[in-house]
Order: sequence, then structure tokens, then C-alpha cells
Amino acid sequence: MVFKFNQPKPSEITPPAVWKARRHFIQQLTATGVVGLLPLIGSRAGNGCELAQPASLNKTNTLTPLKSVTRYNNYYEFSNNKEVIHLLAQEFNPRPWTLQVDGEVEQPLTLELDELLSRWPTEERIYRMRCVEGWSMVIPWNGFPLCHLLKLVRPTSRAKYVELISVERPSEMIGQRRPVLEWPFRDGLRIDEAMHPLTIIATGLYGAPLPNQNGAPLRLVVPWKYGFKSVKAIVRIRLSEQQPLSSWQQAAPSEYGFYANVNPAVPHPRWSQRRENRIGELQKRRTLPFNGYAEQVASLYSGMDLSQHF
Ligand SMILES: Nc1nc2c(c(=O)[nH]1)N[C@H]1C(S)=C(S)[C@@H](COP(=O)(O)O)O[C@H]1N2
Ligand SMILES: [Mo]
Repeated sequence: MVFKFNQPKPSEITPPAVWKARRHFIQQLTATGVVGLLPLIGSRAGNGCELAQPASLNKTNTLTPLKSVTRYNNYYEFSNNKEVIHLLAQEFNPRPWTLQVDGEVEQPLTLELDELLSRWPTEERIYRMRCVEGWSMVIPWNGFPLCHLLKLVRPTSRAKYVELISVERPSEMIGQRRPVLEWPFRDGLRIDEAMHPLTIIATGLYGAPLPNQNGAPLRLVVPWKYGFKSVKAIVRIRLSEQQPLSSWQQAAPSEYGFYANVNPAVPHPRWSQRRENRIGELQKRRTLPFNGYAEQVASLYSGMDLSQHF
């Protein structure tokens, strides 16, 4: 399957002064193949949540056009038809919004969205996103490392896992009126994965606030895992001693595991994961271990037999 989209005009998304500067900057980034620099410029002394080195992006990775990013989505709370989600999601109201962080923490918190948005500087992260279904995109996210938020609530020594829970609002999310999945949608990470500086809470993309269909107002992005781990519209983050059960594990335990690291060597029971369709391209690409982020994250799994995890 090939999807064709027209390149959006930058002016459709951002004020001209901003996009002109950004376009220049992004061209430089994709030309040098280096991303993730913005957060490092002018930020104060590190607390361990910063990227040690910028995440590298292969030269042949160009940004997926905004139109594809915002009109070809997975969001079962609205529909299982990717191309109508952007229309159905117009009904959703991401404000006001509160995020609850609790469980195995010294300092449980309930934060208003604006409080959260003003707390840490917004960074730009250009990441590849690989869906378990075999397609991928390159998306310029805006957001902050989840690590900042976790440090704020001070995990207890029993906190081994982090569960992220989506909103449940069937009045605005018509897909939730049917038992497609166990609502609310949820997924989880091991705490060291959640603390890794590549793991972010996205609050925007392409320099504008996050569109509803992409998980407004807060969504997880874990670029080395299959896309379903990147929970949208998060209302609660719960730290726990026990490994949480994700919506997809619960729905199909023989097809979806807890780790879900991108791994071309481990096929999905119903299809191969060796290749992927980069949206907008004709030829398939080879899928890379950890979605190309092995250098940054492989050490998290030393001693684990990854062929046993999917
Ligand atoms: N709440 C919720 N989050 C979700 C999903 C979902 O159905 N519901 N789909 C996941 C899947 S399968 C993918 S591939 C990505 C898609 O993100 P995008 O639509 O922003 O590209 O969101 C993930 N997060
Ligand atoms: Mo996905």
C-alpha cells in the first residue's frame, strides 16, 4: 500500500517568522544528520535527564509531511480507520486537562496542563516512529523528557514500572462506546526505560500544539519501541512494583508483549517485521534493531534474550 500526500505549506502550521527560522534549522539538521540539539542550547546544568549525545538520524530520513502525520493515525478510541480519525477527533476537547501522578512515589501530584507546560523548556526531537503494523514516519515532536516529571514525584525504591493511562471519555470518543479494547487504553515501561532521556512526553509537533488525533494534550513517545507503546491523551501515570498489563497485551497476549522493542529479527505472529513502509516512499526500507536507536538503548537490555520478547 502506498499513501500519497501533498507537502503542506509551512505557513499552514506556524507563524511565518517561526517557520522560516525553523525551516532553515531543520534543513541544517537533516543535512548534517544530527537532531536533538535544541534542548542542549541554553539549558541549565543537567539533572541526568538530558541526552548525552544527540540522537542521530540517518541522512536518508526526511521529515514525513505534516499532512500525513495528522491524517493517517492509529487511535482506537475514535476509529480503527486511520484516515477518518482526524475528522472524528475534532469533537474532542483537550482543555481543561489534569494529569495525576501516583502509586509508588514519595510525592504524588495532580498537575494542571498549563502548570505542566510551563515547568520545563520545550525541546524539539525529530524521531522515527515505527508502527507494529509495518509502516513508519519521521516526526518532529515538541515536548520534555518524562524523566523530569518522574524526578519531581520521587519514585520509591519499590517503583519498578511506570504505567501510562489514557483518558476515558466516550461522550467525545465514539470508538470507546464499543468494547474494541479494554478502556481506558494503557501501556507501560520499565522505570529505567521511562527515565531514559530519549523517552519524552510530547505536547506538540511541527512546532504547533499537539493535534487531537496525535494524542492532545499529552502523549508518550518512546522511539525505539513499536508505536502502540506511545500512549495518547494521558491522564494518569502510575508507578508500581508489578509489571502493568497493557491494553494490547490484554487483547492479544500471543501477539503483543510488554517490551515491544522494534526488532526485525522477531516477526509478529502474522507478518514479518524485517521491512517497513516509510509513509510517502515507494520502496520498503529495512527495519533497524531498536528502530535505529540501539546505540542509545541496547545497554538497557544487556543479558536479556531479546528473541524471547515481542
Ligand atoms: N490512547 C491511544 N494511544 C495510542 C493508540 C491508541 O489507539 N489509543 N495507538 C497507538 C499506535 S498503534 C500508534 S502506531 C501510535 C500512532 O500515533 P500517531 O497517530 O500520532 O502517528 O499511537 C499509539 N497510541
Ligand atoms: Mo501502531
